[in-house]
Amino acid sequence: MAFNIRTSAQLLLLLSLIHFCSAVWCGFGASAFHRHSYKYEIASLQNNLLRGGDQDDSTERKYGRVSQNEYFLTPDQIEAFHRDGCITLEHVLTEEEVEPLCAIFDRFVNGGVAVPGKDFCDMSQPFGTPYDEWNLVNCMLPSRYFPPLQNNIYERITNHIAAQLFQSHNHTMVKDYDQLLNKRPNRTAAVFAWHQDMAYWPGVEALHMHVNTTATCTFSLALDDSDEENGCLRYVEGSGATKTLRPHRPVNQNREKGHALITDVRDDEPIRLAPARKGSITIHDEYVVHGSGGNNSPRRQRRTYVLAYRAQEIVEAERRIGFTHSHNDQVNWDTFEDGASHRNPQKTK
Ligand SMILES: O=C(O)CCC(=O)C(=O)O
Repeated sequence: MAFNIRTSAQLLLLLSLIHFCSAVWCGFGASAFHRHSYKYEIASLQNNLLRGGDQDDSTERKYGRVSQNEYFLTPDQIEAFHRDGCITLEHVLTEEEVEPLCAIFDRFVNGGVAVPGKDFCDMSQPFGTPYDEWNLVNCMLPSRYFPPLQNNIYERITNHIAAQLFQSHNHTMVKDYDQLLNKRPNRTAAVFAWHQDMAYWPGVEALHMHVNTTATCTFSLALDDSDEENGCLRYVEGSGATKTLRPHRPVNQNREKGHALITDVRDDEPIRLAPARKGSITIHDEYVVHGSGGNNSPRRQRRTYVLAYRAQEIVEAERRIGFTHSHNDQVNWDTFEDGASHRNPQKTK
C-alpha cells in the first residue's frame, strides 16, 4: 500500500492514527516501558516535524522530556541556572524509570554493595560513628563500585541536559562523579552543612590548568518526594554569581575526623528551598552556597542520587593530580597545593 503525503497536516494525522493503534495494542499487555518509549518517540517525531516544517521554530519548539534520552531546557531555565545557581526540573523520570534505581540505591545504603572505607560514611558526623547511629548515609562513586549502574537512564538524560547548560560556553561536559545520599527518618541532625562545592575541589591553581574554568552542573534526582520536613536541598539564591569562595572550615576539626566543610550564611541572605517530587531533578552549580536541613519526618526517608558533570579538561586535570572525588583519595581538600586560604582561614596565600 503506498501513501502520498503532501503536507505537515497529513503527516500529523498519520502519526495520530499510529498513536491511536498503539494505545489499543498497549492495552493488551505491552509493558509500561514500551508505552513510555513509544510516547516519547511520537513526541520526538512530532517535534522534528514541526521544527522542520513550515511552522515558526521559536513558537513550536517543545521542551521537557521529548524522548528516552532527551530533555530540552527552555532558555529561561538555562538563564536561571547561571543566574541563581540552582533550578528544579519537574518530573524528568517516570515512576517506572525511578523504581529500578531505587532498588539499587537501597542495596547500597543497606550494605549490599561493598563500598570501601570513607566512601561509605555519614557526612553529618565524625568517621567511626556506628552505622546504626548514622543520620545520613552517604555512598560515594556508586557506579565505580557497581558498574552496571553506568549509562543508566538518569545518566543519559542528564548528559543531554548538561550539554545544553554549557553549549554557549563551548565546553564538553562529562560525568565527573556520582553519590547516593539517604536521610533516615526522624534524624533532625541529618544536616548537610552550608558549603560551596568548589571548597571541596581543587581550583584552577591546584589543577595546574591552562584553561580558566570551573564549569560544573550537579544533578540531584529525588528518589522520594523531598520537602522542608524531610530535609530537601536549600540554597542561597545568586550566591555563586561572583564565582568567589567564602572561607570554609571543617565540621569535625580535620579530614581525619570527618569529610564535611561548613561556611557561614548571613541572616539577610535569600535562602530558597528546592523541594522536588520523586522523579524530579534539581541542578546546582559549583559556587552556589547550599546545604540541607535535618529530617524531621517521623516516617519518610529522603533518598537522593547525585550526578555531577564538569568540563572535560577539568576532569582530566583532576585525575592527573589523583583526585577522583573518593573520600579515600590521598589528594583532597586538606592537601591541595593552592594556599587553601578558603578552606582554612588561618592559612594565607
Ligand atoms: O542534597 C543535599 O542534601 C545536599 C547535597 C550536596 O550538598 C551536594 O550534592 O553538593
